[in-house]
Amino acid sequence: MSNPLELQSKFDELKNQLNYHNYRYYVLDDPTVPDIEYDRLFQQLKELESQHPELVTPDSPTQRVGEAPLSAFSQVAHEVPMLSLDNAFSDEDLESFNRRLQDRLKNPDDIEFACEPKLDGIAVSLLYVNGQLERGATRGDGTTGEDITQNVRTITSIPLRLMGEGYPEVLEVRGEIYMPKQGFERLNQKAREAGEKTFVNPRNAAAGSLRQLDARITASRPLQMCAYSVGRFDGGSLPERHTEVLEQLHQWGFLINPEMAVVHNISGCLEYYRRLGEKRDSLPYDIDGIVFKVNNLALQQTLGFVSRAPRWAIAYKFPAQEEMTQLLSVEFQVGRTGAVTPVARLNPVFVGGVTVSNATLHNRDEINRLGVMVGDTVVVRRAGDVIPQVVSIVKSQRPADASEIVFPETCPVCDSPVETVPGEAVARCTGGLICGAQRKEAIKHFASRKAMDIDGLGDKLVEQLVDEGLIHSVADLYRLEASQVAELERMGPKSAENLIAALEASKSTSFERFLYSLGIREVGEATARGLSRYFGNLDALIAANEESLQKVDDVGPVVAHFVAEFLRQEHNLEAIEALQKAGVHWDDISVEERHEPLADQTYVVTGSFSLIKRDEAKKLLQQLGAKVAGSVSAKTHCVVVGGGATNNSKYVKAQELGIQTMTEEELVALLQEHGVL
Ligand code: 5U1
Repeated sequence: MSNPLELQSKFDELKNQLNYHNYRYYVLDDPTVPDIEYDRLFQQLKELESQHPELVTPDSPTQRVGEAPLSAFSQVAHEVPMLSLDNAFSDEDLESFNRRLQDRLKNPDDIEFACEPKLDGIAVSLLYVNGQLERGATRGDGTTGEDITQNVRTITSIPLRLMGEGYPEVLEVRGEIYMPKQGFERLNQKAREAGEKTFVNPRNAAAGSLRQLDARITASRPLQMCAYSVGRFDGGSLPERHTEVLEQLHQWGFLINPEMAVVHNISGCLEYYRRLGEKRDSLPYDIDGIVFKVNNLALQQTLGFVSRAPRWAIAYKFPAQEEMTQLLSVEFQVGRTGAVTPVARLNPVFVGGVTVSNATLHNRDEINRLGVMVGDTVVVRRAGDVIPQVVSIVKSQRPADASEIVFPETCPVCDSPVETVPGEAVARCTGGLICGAQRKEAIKHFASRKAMDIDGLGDKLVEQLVDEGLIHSVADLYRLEASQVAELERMGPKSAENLIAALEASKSTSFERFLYSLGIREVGEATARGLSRYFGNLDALIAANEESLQKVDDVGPVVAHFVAEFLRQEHNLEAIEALQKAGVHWDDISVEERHEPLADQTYVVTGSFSLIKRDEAKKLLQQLGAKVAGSVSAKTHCVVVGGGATNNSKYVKAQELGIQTMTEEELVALLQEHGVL
């Protein structure tokens, strides 16, 4: 770009865009583009500025730390500015960071780095005077933030008074306030049920919860705070290393990230980045990258800062979990229970580590809530194994020919009427097993791993078998012959034989698996287990009325109704009989086996396990009649903490509530005592 006018206008355009997005994100808490788009524009401006340093102005977004605070909260000056971090987006960026360090530190043999996941939340400063929490503040623009003391006081992982001893007269702790994934899902679920607006992602939910003038609302939200540095520190001394500082903060009562590690040199950083990348989806909170910090505080001092960020730290970002793309069309899929789900067909886009071309739009209410039209630019989120979702739209980019999404009145597969039960968001095809789609889904469910576990009978093969007219129901599966299967596309004599053998093997099953495989509405694995243990055999279950069904754990009137209705319908009883005639069998559960020594007890299992798999431990506890929950509450009987993780949030909560805790070894002993291990 050689023309100076053109160059200046490019600069202005980028700055205006970034300032606008900053304002939407930080001030209004209502961003219109995903973070990835913001990062991209920011990088573009940075590159342009590095080529033309003479054009850098003080109002450039690269020259400041954050954004103007909201005016509703009183303002707080940060005596030690709250910095932000430079970003790396590739191994090369990280290697350049390392080269800059090497140059400044005159080629040391070894650099020790502290590695921490970068939590996707809100940066916060907490000021303690003589051990008492005096003030909580947001980062704001880095020098002035907002006073959110009343709000931070409601967060249980923030100590109101420092624990232990040896803390300085004045201590400012900095860290991230965030919402764990599970809390976020629950909050959104409640909002959906109440017909209220949902949050797009856990970060927005944390920001919205913290920026409440009424601290009672904040108190009702599942927020956490994780400490990652110290600001002011008067009247004492700090250890030599950053990781030791964090350990010290932990002793004074703060949650620190259990994934924190010390590595050597950039090769260690890269290895940590890959390892955490693989673990990212299974962490209980969202992270958007890894922060690497030179661990030695004296070296940090030597390295110093450039305008908005320290030279001794960098955030290596993970692939974005949100991206923008265009909605090409909407198709309607019919599920096992007849639910008609709108599915967005998208211009393929790389997000969350994979190329996504379809995303769920959930139901009619969700389409209305999003206000989405065909042709719109939409924001797609794919986090972990969760199916991709359209979370918002970029209305400003709506084309003139955008068209409305029309919900079908008849089933796109079998043409039966689609009905919506008042009060339910879901529209359903009324065709039942007449509907080819419902039949296919029922057979896929029957064959799936947690149901009859028919090895080799995947979704594609079920589709082929139904489409070729070889099967109409689940019982037909057991009438298949190898010669018929071998004729199908991508099958041959060997794979056909294998399928027939797998079908044969699946005939010997358990009562709970069989119940689950029937695909009764609202009967998941846990409910199937509860029903099978309570009733012990099929005849007793068929004879049960809705009232007695509700005696089973977690079975309320709705589930009881679905179970009773399913077992009343003649065609379902015929299907069960046909399966039994085909040879499907199981051992009934004797009264002694139904003995559940841990009935009425709720366990929470957390931390890393080495003696048995955590999922296995949960299953065995359930086998003994215990309920296994995901979060600690007053109803919890015991929290099992693997790996001695005393900074684990569930362990901390158990301590706070005075709930019994147990180590992995103690759990193993308990399971052995009851003869399940
Ligand atoms: N884990 C972590 N996140 N984070 C964010 N460490 C960390 N350090 C930061 C920021 C802004 O700033 C340092 C300069 C203290």
